[in-house]
Amino acid sequence: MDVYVNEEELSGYPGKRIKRMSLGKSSESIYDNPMIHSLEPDRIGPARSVAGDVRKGSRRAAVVCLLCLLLMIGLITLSCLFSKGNTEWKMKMAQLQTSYKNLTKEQDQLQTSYNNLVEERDQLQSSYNFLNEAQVQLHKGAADMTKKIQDLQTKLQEHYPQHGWTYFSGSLYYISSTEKTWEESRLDCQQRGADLVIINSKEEQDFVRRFQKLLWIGLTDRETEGTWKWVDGTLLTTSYWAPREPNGHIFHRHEDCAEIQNYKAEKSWNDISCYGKKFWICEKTLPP
Ligand SMILES: [Ca+2]
Ligand SMILES: [Ca+2]
Repeated sequence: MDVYVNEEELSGYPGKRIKRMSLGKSSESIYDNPMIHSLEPDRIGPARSVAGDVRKGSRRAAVVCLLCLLLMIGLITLSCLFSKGNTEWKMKMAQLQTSYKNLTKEQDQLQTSYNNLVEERDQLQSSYNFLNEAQVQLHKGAADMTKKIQDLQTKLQEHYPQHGWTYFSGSLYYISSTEKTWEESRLDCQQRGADLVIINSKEEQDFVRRFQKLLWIGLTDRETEGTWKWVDGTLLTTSYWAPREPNGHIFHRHEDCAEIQNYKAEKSWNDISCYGKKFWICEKTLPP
């Protein structure tokens, strides 16, 4: 059998009706349905229905509060996580910016060093080019000068032998054909634009011996006994005295002038009286 209940009577809402479900075999099954059970005023009563609504509302509120609490906890957790991640991200960004700035600074320094090296290289290259050019010019000048010297020597060797002069290692030499005192011999050389020979090297000593004559050379100690000087005023340093020479100081023999005596030996010099007569050799040094 179908049962209808006026909802206006149960809940206070006029005009609404609720169609009851089929009761079936027993009326007790009707009240097993909570919805109908809460609407059954005759069996439960109005006070019991309100209390049930209050409990349900309380449960719903509690659930809602719990959900809100969970939601809040979730939001706080998310906020904390976001804040922490944001802080770490900012720190990493700051580190990356610092690294970028350092790299940029190093790049600038490297660029500056590179520019300086390039500038130094260019300067060195310019210096090298300048020195290279100077070396080329110097070699050219030296070659020209050598050629001029050779030409001059050739002319001298061709010209002076006709007048009794011999060229050797930058000087011209004149061998006399007569004999005079040391002083007269020196005067003759000076009249020829020269002076008695000054022997500066072993080669020149060997050259002078080649003429195989007893020759006055430009060496004397007339000013101070025992202090031998060349005719240009320089002191004797390297000498080629014969054994036991000079010996003019013995018994005051006044042997104050030097000659080539034993020309067969390298050590061929002898001191002897300046007033004896001998051949002589003049030397004219050519300008370098
Ligand atoms: Ca000389
Ligand atoms: Ca002597």
